[in-house]
Amino acid sequence: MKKTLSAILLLLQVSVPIFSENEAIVPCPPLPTSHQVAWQQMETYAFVHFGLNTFTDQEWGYGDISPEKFNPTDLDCEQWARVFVEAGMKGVIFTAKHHDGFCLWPTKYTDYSIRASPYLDGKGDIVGQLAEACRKYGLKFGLYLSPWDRHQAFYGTPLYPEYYVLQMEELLTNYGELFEIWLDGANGGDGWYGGAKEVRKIDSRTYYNIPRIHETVFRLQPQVIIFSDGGPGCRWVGNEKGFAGATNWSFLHSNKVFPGYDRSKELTSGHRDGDVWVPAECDVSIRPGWFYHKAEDEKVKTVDQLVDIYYRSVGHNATMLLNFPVDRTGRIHPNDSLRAVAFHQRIQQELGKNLLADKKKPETDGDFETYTVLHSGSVLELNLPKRTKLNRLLLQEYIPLGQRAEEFRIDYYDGSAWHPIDAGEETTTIGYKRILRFPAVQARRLRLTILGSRAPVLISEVAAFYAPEL
Ligand code: FUL
Repeated sequence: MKKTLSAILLLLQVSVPIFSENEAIVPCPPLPTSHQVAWQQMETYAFVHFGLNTFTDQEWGYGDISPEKFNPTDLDCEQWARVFVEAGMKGVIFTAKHHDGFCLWPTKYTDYSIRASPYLDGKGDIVGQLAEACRKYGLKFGLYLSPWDRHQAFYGTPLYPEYYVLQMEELLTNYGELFEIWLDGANGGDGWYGGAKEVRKIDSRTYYNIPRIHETVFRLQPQVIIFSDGGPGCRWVGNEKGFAGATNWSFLHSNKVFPGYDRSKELTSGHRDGDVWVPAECDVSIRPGWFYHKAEDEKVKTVDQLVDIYYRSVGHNATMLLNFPVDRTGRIHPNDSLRAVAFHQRIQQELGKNLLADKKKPETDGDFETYTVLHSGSVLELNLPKRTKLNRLLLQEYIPLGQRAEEFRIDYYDGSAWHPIDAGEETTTIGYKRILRFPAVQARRLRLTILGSRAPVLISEVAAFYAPEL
């Protein structure tokens, strides 16, 4: 049906009116908060996994390792910050506590922390040092506080959720403004638990008193984006490979997705008819593991792999959360930093110059706040100054008023005829940002046709690029 509409439009060269002057633009819910919009505009930010696991070559510490083992020799949070800035990242999320329960700040509530380690004679505070480095380098700061804790004897009892919320309060009070809190979905199982060494299962839907955690976070810092499988601020994308679906709705059905949700595949594309705004975040590590392992020094992702991840995360209406496993010295290994910076340079090279830039039109003026309204069936034509080679196309919807596009197509005019552009993936949703990659074409004009939408589509930006073919 939609294909037929598009064929007829092409044949007749008919343009459905783009926008009539006196038409009111009404929001199309669900809508993002202004904090969710600002968060999505960050696009790429870093993750750091660091802790006792770094010193024991583990991914999931059992909770029984002595804090004595934690002793980075040359820790430098400013080095991390410089790498992130050079890699184009807008912030960093740090593992204040991973599943092993070891705390990297001097918390009042347990002695299983950095205070019991030889690092700076127990006077260190890595959460504090990183917060400081972020302020200095203009990065936003976020924290990962694992709900699962394999160390504490009282994990699984009613006491633990109290402990968890107190730690959350500590982190939200003492380290300045945070942009995101990461609530991991891995929950319960075997652990040390104060020496009990057993399997403890909890019901992740009810055990932690999630509404109270949310209430605590928003009371102390209302702007924070809370990550979990189901949000509320942003959602897990359903895989740890770093990609969102080409079709990616920033919606979920309310009260459906809980930590450890078993139908996680749904999260890759969201729920088209969802009633709450919960955009996807793509978490992925620059190495195979989340924590540092010397054996992975030569397994750092290549620039091509990182670039592909970018197009399938940011270019698929999600954010890219790229993990750096800090090494035993307390620094980011040069193999990782060099790759990350080269990745950013490549993206700048590929998407550096918008060949459609035109300050006079809302859709090409480079201003997210101005947009063109396209009804379903309408066609937006864009002229290039001359016949131009291009192989990337970027589209943005003005999401503060909702995510609307359901299906679109792009055609180009080569000077004598119109041809479809085939990006090799579904051209369905757009959302905050959609980027198409395709074999280079020589185009004189471009045409965006909206084939289906939930409401008139507000196109904030259209950009075309020629990415050098390497
Ligand atoms: C997972 C955890 O179990 C991993 O250790 C890591 O922290 C990753 C980001 O999330 O669920």
